[in-house]
Amino acid sequence: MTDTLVQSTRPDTAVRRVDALVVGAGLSGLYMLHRFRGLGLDAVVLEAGSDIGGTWFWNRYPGARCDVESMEYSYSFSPELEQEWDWSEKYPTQPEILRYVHHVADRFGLRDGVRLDTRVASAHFRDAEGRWTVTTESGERWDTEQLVMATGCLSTSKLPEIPGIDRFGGRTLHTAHWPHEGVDFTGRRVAVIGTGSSGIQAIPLIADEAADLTVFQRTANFSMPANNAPLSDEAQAQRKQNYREHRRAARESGFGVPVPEATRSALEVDPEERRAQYESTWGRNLVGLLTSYTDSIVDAAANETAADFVRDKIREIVDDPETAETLCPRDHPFGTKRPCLDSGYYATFNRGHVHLVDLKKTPLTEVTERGVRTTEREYEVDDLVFATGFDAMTGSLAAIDIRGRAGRALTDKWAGGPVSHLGLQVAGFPNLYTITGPGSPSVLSNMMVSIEQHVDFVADAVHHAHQRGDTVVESTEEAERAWTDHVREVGDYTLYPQADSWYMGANVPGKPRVFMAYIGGVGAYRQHCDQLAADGYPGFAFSAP
Ligand code: N01
Repeated sequence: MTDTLVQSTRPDTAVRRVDALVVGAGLSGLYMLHRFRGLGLDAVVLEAGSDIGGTWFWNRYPGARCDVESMEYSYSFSPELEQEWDWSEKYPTQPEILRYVHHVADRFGLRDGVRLDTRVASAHFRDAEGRWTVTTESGERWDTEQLVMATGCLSTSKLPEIPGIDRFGGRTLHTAHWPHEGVDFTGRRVAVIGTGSSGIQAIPLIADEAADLTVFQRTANFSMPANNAPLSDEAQAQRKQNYREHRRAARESGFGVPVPEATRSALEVDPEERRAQYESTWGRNLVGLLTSYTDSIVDAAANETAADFVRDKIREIVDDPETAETLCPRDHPFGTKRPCLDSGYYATFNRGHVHLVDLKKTPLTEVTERGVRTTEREYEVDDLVFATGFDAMTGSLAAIDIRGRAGRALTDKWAGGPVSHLGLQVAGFPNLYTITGPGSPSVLSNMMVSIEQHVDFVADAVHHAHQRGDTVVESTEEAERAWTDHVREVGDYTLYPQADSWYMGANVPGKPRVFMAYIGGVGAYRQHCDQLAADGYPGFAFSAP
């Protein structure tokens, strides 16, 4: 392991003064550090984990891989990096992405700017000085001008709200905190709870090892075959030749992945032609089915044609008709909960030792010493795997005691759901930036495209302020209101709010039901941000206390 190469935390009673603090050493935190250093700022990254990598450090469950292609899910800021790094597969595995992150950290000399094993507990703004005091859980204190939350959208894992979780006598695992040494399921009886992207990726591999696997499904999910394959030298060379052009197209696209633009409604073509179109996207990528027609995500009838297509595929793959029907999603429009890419997920249910339990019919009631109980019966298992997701978008920010002007807590300001300017700043919280925060395209896009765009925007805004002789950058209440209204309006125009998804905060009891991402598209969003920068940042106030 390379851990030893990264500087570890040393508890320090003195307050350390820096220009910029970044919280989180994942893909966004590391690039932010690089950009701040490029501006000549003294910047430090504080990371809770024992190594860099963020999401790709924590989520090590079997089958964990990105479902955006490796040559898209990679930094574009350095053409040299782009040319020198070779990916081995169409979709990168978690270990390969982590190797890439380490390569980037070494290549750009970022390691000495990262403090590991350092969890931030609080961040309080000091009005008079226009600076933040940041305190870590071990009591270290930092004094910084700029504070960037690069904490990720899916980093605060959650367990189901059922009694008895601590009671189970066997092994308990969560996909987002997988043991680094791996887990051997050979000969064991395993229960997996949850069929989101993590569960759907892990289940076929756990089934390969386990003697008996029971999958507990609350909501059936739409999944499509990844058709993963090794990346040939020719394919890589070809992409590398036109990488610049490809990156430009990704930045201008809707989801951060270049796909042909739809021109027609799904309802204006005859069923045979539509089916052929859907068939041509099947197994190609994550977004093709959703972007085939102009109205797939805004019109229920149009959407239903895509949903029907996937349900027919499930029935073709799964032998037992009853199991197939249980696996067919019916309670949300296609794409309104994040669809998945899988490698043999549905076919796994054709294996004799794999069982499916429909929690809509027989809900979970408790975890027992020997397994889990539903309203129907107890299931005895050796291992209990929670693939139950995250307190998404806001969970990691809410976990830190963030207080802006006049001591106002961010959690108070967001009590009714997140409000922001561009998903990047919150009025009353000067110099605080949320990379891929709620109100930005983030989770509805290829995250790398959104991360780079946000980091570049922040670096440019801070540079602009310093050039003016200012040290404080703060979104206005008016700009925040206008942006938050816009995010809601665009979201309400779509089918997204209909689903009980983590996009809506619906998976966390008590969380306000708000569609938290911006669905205007990464291209349009970038254009808007670029225009603001070109116009001297209207909606932002610059000052020097
Ligand atoms: O989490 P999820 P995830 N009782 O929230 C179920 C990204 N990601 O870790 O749908 C029973 O999607 C829950 O049921 P329901 C990607 O953005 C990307 O899988 O709430 N079940 C659901 O089935 C993804 O969307 C990649 O009814 C309960 C599951 O647990 C996001 O991370 C890979 C329950 C949680 O699914 C999150 O994915 C992995 C309960 N009390 C993740 N509570 C790739 O790039 C929850 N569930 C490939």
